[in-house]
Amino acid sequence: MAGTWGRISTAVSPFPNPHYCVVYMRTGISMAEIPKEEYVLKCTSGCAGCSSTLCLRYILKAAGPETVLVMPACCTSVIQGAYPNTAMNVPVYNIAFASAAACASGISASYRSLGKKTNIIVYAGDGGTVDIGLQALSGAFERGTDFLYICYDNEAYGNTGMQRSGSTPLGALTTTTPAGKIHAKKDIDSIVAAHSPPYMASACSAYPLDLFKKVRKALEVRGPTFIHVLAPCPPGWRFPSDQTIEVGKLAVKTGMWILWEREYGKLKISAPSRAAVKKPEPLATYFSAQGRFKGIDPAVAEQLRNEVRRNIQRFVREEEQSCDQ
Ligand SMILES: Cc1ncc(C[n+]2csc(CCOP(=O)(O)OP(=O)(O)O)c2C)c(N)n1
Ligand code: SF4
Ligand SMILES: [Mg+2]
Repeated sequence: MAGTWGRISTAVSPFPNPHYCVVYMRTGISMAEIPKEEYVLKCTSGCAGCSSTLCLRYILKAAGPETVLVMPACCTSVIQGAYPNTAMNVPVYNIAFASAAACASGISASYRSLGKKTNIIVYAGDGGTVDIGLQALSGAFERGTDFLYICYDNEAYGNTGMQRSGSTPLGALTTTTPAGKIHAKKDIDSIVAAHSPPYMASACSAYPLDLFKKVRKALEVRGPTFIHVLAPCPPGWRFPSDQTIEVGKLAVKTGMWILWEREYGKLKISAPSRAAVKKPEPLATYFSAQGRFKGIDPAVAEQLRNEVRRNIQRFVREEEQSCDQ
């Protein structure tokens, strides 16, 4: 079997909670090893080029059939299909917008009380995570719920016509910010990090192998884990549907989106972001690939550039400090 094994040890961990147990995990995997089984079936109602559906496909390949998905209202709750038809090959629990993490807490507790290790995965949009579901998310993480929360971030309320969310970046055009958003993107990762989860990571649909590995890792850890996935959205971000992967790659290459993982508090920048943090490509290439940044005010563009620079410095510094520990 290809790949190497890494060890997360509570001995070096600042997390004394015995429930967040020691695990061994594979750190290398090749595309050929991705399971052939499909858990997102063909012909969904997703838009052409929808990357959040692509992400879910890889997430469920990583998780396998012993999985329950919990989903609040979002594009994916439409994509899953209407009863009696479904595009999902695992059980799905649809729940009110604000309640996904609370619902997952209950489901997780009941499975664990039966001695079952079934994966409990919340798959929620950015609106359902950074805005409306935040309270339930915080509660579940504080209680140490054994589950994986995945936020797929298309940076707006996609299902209802691309209204701005707390996760929409500064300057982006949405249907409720026709002159460009005047507020910065909410830093949900720092909010989640404040709950000291044993594992959290960022990912992007343009790097499915990286996403797959992170999901596998998260599911091997007991306790609450979190993955924040950037999911470019052709109609919402206003780019041609065949550019989905390219736009995701540009987000990473320009440093607008950094790929990282934090295991027991130790941060590591992921391979696809290594070159970008050393020498990011000009942010203008990311802007010009999308209609939502059309005509962006040069002062706002400069603000975003500074934000990207600060973020890169912050992550590089944190990684250096993690190595020193
Ligand atoms: C309490 C409540 N408010 C509003 C809605 C309408 N609604 C359904 S999906 C959605 C957008 C969800 O946005 P997000 O979580 O970012 O997921 P996306 O649609 O972008 O995939 C909204 C506003 C709802 N279902 N329930
Ligand atoms: S609006 Fe965006 S996220 Fe929603 S189904 Fe279409 S491409 Fe996917
Ligand atoms: Mg959204």
